[in-house]
Amino acid sequence: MGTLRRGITAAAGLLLLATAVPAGAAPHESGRGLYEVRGTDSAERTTIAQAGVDVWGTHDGTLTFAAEPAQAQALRGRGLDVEKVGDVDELLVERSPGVRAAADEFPAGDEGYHTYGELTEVLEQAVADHGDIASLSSVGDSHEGRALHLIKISDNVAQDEDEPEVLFTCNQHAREHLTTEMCLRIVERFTDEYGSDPTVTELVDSREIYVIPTVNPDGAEYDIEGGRYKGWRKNRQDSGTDLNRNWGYEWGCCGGSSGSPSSETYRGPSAFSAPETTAVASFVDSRVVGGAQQITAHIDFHSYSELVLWPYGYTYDDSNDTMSPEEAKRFQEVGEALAASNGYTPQQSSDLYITDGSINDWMWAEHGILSLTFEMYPAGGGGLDGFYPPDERIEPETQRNDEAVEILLTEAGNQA
Ligand code: 0X9
Ligand code: CA
Ligand code: CA
Ligand code: CA
Ligand code: ZN
Repeated sequence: MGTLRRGITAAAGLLLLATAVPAGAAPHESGRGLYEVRGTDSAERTTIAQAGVDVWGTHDGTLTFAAEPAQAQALRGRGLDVEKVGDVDELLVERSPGVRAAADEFPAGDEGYHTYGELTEVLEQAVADHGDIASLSSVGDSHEGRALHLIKISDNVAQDEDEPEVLFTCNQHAREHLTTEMCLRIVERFTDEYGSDPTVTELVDSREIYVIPTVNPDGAEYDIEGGRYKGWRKNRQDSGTDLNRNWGYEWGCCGGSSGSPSSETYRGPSAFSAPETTAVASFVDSRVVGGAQQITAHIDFHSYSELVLWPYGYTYDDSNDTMSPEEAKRFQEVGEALAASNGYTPQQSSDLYITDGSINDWMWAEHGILSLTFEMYPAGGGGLDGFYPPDERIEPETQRNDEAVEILLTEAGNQA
């Protein structure tokens, strides 16, 4: 059983009271609203994201975000038709009425989701049951000292074989709990079904599969602390860093992140200032063997909007001196094949909005890894519920990506 180092257990009641104004941040001040703008294009979505609001999702051009009234007003001043559709705090209370004393479980009704402690137990059990094909280690510790679990699945798991290596990462964003379940499904499927499902068996035999089920365990635990969802996105270092703006390629270059610590897209004081991004990056760096990066493909799971996204996010350009037109075409073709399998919408990341310091841009630019983002269920319209689908949705919405995972694992064996 892994240690659940929660130095804040005794303060759970205090944290609950404090949710109105988390330390150093202002994401839940009274009056914070949920807003929509319809018919947006990527330039308008970038403008809105740059305003420092908290973008929740997008669907058919409708962008949903949480913001202070003054931020909404400022965007209206720039000619955008910003419509208020709800109050954030009311929505949070509606979604999680059951109050618990500590984060030993998700809010009432959502117990099917895994807390960090539950996740740790499942991973330890998977390795205990399938030690011949699964091993558990960690890439390092989170800011608060939780192990960032790494599970490897392959035949001859203790050896470094000459097979394409594939990485799956989940839960960079705290509140995107469905993604942790996605990584757990990959672990369970490629261990439990080994020897019975022929596709699973062949992929386990011919690939080395790495899964990091939660890149942001501190944030995920904080988000359910007190038995009430908080809509928390960032890690828990100071007032929080958006891990998906902290990666070291073109960090902070292009207005796709914020330099203000209270922003939901705060990039941190420097590239890789977060221990979580540093740990995952060091692991990926360590997979360069004999000058060649062994990991050839990667998916980073997020929610929500049902999208398949490929780099770059920092520029609207489809190709440039670090991505040839042929490479861009391969990203598009793979992205479209993945999306055809799960019904998501495929697009270049910057077509959503500009992001700089994202994991995909770094994976591709630094290591040539075919790295994509999946934005999981729901497609949109869910407002806050978008981040907190009922636990009944876990099975269908993770199963929905089984084929996409197989496609990526297969594609990992193809030459670029
Ligand atoms: O903004 C993000 O970090 C991701 N969306 S989310 O709503 N889950 O926060 C999208 C990141 C996509 N960017 C790149 N792949 N570059
Ligand atoms: Ca649970
Ligand atoms: Ca192997
Ligand atoms: Ca290898
Ligand atoms: Zn996300």
